[in-house]
Amino acid sequence: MSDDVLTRGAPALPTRLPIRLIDENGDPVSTTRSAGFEIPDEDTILSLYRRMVLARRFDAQVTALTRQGRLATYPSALGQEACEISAVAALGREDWLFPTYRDTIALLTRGVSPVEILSFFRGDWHTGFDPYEHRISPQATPLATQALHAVGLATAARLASDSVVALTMLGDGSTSEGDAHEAFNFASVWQAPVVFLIQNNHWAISVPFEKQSHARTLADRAIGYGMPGYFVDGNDVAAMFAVTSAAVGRARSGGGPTMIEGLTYRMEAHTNSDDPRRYREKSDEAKWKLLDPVERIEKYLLNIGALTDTVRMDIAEAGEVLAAATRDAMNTEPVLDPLELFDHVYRADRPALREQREFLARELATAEDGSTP
Ligand SMILES: Cc1ncc(C[n+]2csc(CCOP(=O)(O)OP(=O)(O)O)c2C)c(N)n1
Repeated sequence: MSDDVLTRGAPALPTRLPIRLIDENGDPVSTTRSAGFEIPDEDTILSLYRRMVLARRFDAQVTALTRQGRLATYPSALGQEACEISAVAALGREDWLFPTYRDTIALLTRGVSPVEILSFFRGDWHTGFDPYEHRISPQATPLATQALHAVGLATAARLASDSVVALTMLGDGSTSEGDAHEAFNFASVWQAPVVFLIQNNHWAISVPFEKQSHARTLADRAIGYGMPGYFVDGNDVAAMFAVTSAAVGRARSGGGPTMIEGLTYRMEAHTNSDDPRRYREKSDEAKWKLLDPVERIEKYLLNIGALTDTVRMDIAEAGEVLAAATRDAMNTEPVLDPLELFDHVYRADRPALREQREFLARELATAEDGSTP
């Protein structure tokens, strides 16, 4: 494992081309592209592949639910599975993940159930899952805020001599936020055990990367903050996992933060309420389709004779079970008490909030007995 560019005080520029271990034909690449990283062993690759296939099946099912009008909004991560699954696979159970709205399949892969995930997207309940149980913060919608939270948690862990690492995911557009700058800077100043995984999927809704930044790569920015930066092929799960694992290991052993840019592509719309035909070319989508992360790793496994028909069928079956559980989750109407809305705002009672609660209670009672107020 290459540790040369990870040395504190001597950051080297990220590579000119994204680090890649396996090409789009499923063949290992020459060492010049690998920057000293190695393809993970067969079992690890198989397990990453399995998780990517399941995540893709789940993502497709949730997107279908939005099209059937069963769910209002879902930001798909189709095409970004290599980044999403590597992030989770590189973390230990004791570590923390700080995701965005885009990273639902990362939550699924870390063990959050479809019911809990969809409860958030339906707006049924605050976060949908218990952050402490899964060690995942709520999916952040205000861009880049989660990066600051990750630095805060990582810094607290360091002060407590706890070996916890925080990994936060950001989109390319989010790196234009002031919060991202503050998170990068203080992570470096405090040498926080944190990994910034930037998924450069080329678009911030309809705004292309070129309108956000004139930098050669986003990973180059790491140098200015005094931390190592890696520019990685975000559709190559072998490369993403190798680099992310190294960064997590470095953070855990006191080496401080790392910035990783995974160059990828959002194959779906920004959310189901967006229409990408209005701002991007079909030819661009077709070009990226050829670099599909799931197909690439499947070809690699087939090439090395590690993927049998039985294993493939097992995974496909598990995918169908997951999709069915996801549909079932949508067919169960949750029992909700609207008054609970006020329960988790402040620890102590507040007169203004009590007043609002009483107002809503009266409205609900009126609605129930059908009388007009
Ligand atoms: C602070 C803030 N400003 C604006 C928005 C509106 N907004 C939602 S998603 C988005 C684009 C984000 O793009 P990127 O960070 O690249 O992530 P992606 O959605 O592509 O995963 C914007 C501007 C927001 N959610 N938060």
